[in-house]
Amino acid sequence: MINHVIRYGAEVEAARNSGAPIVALESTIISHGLPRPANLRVAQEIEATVRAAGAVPATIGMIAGEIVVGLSGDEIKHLAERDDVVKLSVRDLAPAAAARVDGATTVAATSAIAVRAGIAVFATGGLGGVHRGAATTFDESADLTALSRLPIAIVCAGVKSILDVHATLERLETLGVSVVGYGTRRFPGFYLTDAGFDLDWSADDPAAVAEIIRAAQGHDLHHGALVVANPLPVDEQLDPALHDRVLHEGLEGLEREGITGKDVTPYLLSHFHTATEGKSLDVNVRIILRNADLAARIAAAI
Ligand code: PSU
Ligand code: MN
Repeated sequence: MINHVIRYGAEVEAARNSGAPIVALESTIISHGLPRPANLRVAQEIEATVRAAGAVPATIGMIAGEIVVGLSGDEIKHLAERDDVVKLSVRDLAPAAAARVDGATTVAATSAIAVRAGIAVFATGGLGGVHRGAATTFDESADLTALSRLPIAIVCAGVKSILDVHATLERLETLGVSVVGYGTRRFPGFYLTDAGFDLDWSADDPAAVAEIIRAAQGHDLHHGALVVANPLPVDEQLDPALHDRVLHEGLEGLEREGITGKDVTPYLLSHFHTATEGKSLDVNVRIILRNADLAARIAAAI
């Protein structure tokens, strides 16, 4: 069904016809994850990075209720600049389509659409996961359950460090999501190079990741995602002491202002951007661009 309501951008349509490598990109990071006006420039840089590394970018979102794979420059600008853009997880797609809204897709929703569109590789910043305090709030990102059933390789810098990383890794294990460190056996911590946990598997170049993807396709035993966890170099990470202080303040702010549900992640990211005077923004941008570059090289290697 969904195939009938996906509109493909011209460049993505041509790549689908010629078999050129395509990288899926999400739009929530643009609308809700990065501050204006930097968000628009970064969205354009992400696409340019994918192209420079030899693949076609497919930024995914919703325009007037229509799912678009390969948003145009004007559509990306629209999602970056408007206040009424809705953050769309998987469960929001149908009501949002019926209401003809303009929306930005999360990792969960973008992955679901990308798999329908036959795209095998997706780049983002950091995955959603289990929030701190989830034992009582039950706040766990739908990214996790989406990745448990979607065969897509997702290049990220681990899960966002605002989360309970240990609990998230446990859930990824339960949900059957493969996790491979890129050039490392340590799980990255988004703003931080190392979240403090070991990984069982690593891959050292795009060809090695492509081989894992081919093995999964060949086995056809399990339809979960492959997380390719790509850490920032240590000299590019956010200062860990600054990180911990700002995170602590942010978590207190959540409590004080009664922020819950889908507003939690945007609130914490925005708090970081303000409280670090843009340092976390620079780090976040580096993360995304590095992941976009790697995703394109993996897509080209498959
Ligand atoms: N990575 C980033 N910035 C972001 C996100 C990921 O560097 O803003 C977004 C993704 O769209 C992810 C979402 O799916 O945050 C998670 O939100 P939640 O915790 O409400 O599921
Ligand atoms: Mn949540």
